[in-house]
Amino acid sequence: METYSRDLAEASQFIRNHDDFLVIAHLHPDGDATGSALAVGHLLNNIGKKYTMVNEGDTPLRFSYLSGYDQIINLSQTKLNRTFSAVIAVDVADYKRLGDVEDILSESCAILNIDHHPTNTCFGQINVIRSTAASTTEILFDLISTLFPDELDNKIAEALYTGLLTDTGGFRYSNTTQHVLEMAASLLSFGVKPGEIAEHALETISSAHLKLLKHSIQTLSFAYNEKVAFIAVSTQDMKDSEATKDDVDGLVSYPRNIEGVEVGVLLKEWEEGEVKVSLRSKNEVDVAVLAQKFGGGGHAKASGYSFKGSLSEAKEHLIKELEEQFGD
Ligand SMILES: [Mn+2]
Repeated sequence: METYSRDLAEASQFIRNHDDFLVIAHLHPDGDATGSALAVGHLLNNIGKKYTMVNEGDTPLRFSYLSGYDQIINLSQTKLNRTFSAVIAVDVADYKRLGDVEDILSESCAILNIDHHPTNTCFGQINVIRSTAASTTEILFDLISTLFPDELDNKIAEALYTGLLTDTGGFRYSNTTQHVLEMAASLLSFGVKPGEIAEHALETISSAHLKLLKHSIQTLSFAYNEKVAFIAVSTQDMKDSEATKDDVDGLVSYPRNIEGVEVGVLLKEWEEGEVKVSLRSKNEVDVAVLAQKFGGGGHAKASGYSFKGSLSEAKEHLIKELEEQFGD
């Protein structure tokens, strides 16, 4: 049997063999993380299993149209005074990205790790890692449509579609394959309304996001003959815009989309001395390799890492690192 089919079969066995699950996506969840967690939750519900969905923090309000959104427990607000021995982690590249969950995992807990990040560290007992998948929901679609075909319903379809739509940038990125569009078409037959989901998940922006954009565009700068473009967001910008971390999502597209730019960079100062560096590349540069070098991770064209220092130090550091690729 092909490795992927064997991995999916093992995942389905894991789901059938346990009864009470913790379902968790990566901290600061995006559409794929949220859609994946909810799709798994609905699947478990449909087959009569107990489950608890959690995240270290908030799940962005933009995904509140998804059924089950209100059931995702925000661990920073609600303490669960128990532990779980069966865990399903979705869209989580490494153990640290689970967030602060140590106290709710039993010592001998078994983890089913389902993900599409090429940098996944295989931290589970069972690992279904498919880096050619556009989204984790694409893997979940394969799992559910082949091994739980009777369970696929409108709620699952909307959750899966959301992850697929957001991780392909609305079916625009190069990860948009024939399988992606076939999957999308198949989900429409379960009543998914693409216009409505795109409106919620992609089009709607907060006013704080636009205020952050206004601040960050003023910091636009270039390196290497405008092949690399930077914008930055400081803690002061966050305060002035009354922004949360979710409001920062999508800003990195602006430097990346500039004509002639190969790598777009967003430098986010989360707190003084701590900068999150987000990288987006167009063609040649594998930014996953770069991010991994500094303890981060991601995909070839979208990755990130944390840097200890100021915004300008983070920028100088990255410019030096890119010298090999872009210097003469
Ligand atoms: Mn993803």
